[in-house]
Amino acid sequence: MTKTIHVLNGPNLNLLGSREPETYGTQTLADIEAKLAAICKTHGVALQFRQSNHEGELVTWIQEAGKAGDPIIINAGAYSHTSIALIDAIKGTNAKVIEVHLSNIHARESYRHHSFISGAARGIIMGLGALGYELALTAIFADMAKSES
Ligand code: CA2
Repeated sequence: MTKTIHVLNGPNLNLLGSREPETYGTQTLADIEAKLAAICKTHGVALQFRQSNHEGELVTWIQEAGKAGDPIIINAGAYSHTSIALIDAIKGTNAKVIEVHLSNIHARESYRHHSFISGAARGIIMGLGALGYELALTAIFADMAKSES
């Protein structure tokens, strides 16, 4: 039984809601966290919601969730397009990972089209703004219900 769902956010996502609302929406990361926390509460599951501008910190958090056998929702921000360290961390755990992007990375600059995370993700949700995080939670709860039945 999963006790904690880890939501990991990469570089610059602390700026959400302050600039580029046409691309990333108007909600802040704190708004998204509050929404997910309320949903998790109704399911009796804890939420660990974190953001870092540092690649190594994200690696450590992936390892931590993996060791605990907990699922991960990750928006690795620009590290999605660059980080072999993050993909190694994901592959080194058995953690179920759902990749989320607020924007549709395929409709943007070509350097955003490839994500290293995608190849190791159980699923990918993008282009739906903050709703994507909620949909990722729904997918995790559906998996949990399946594995408990
Ligand atoms: O669409 C997404 O969620 C991204 O992961 C967001 C990253 C970007 O590098 C990825 O290509 C796609 C950037 C997050 C930066 O967020 C900001 C929010 C407001 C103002 C400035 C940056």
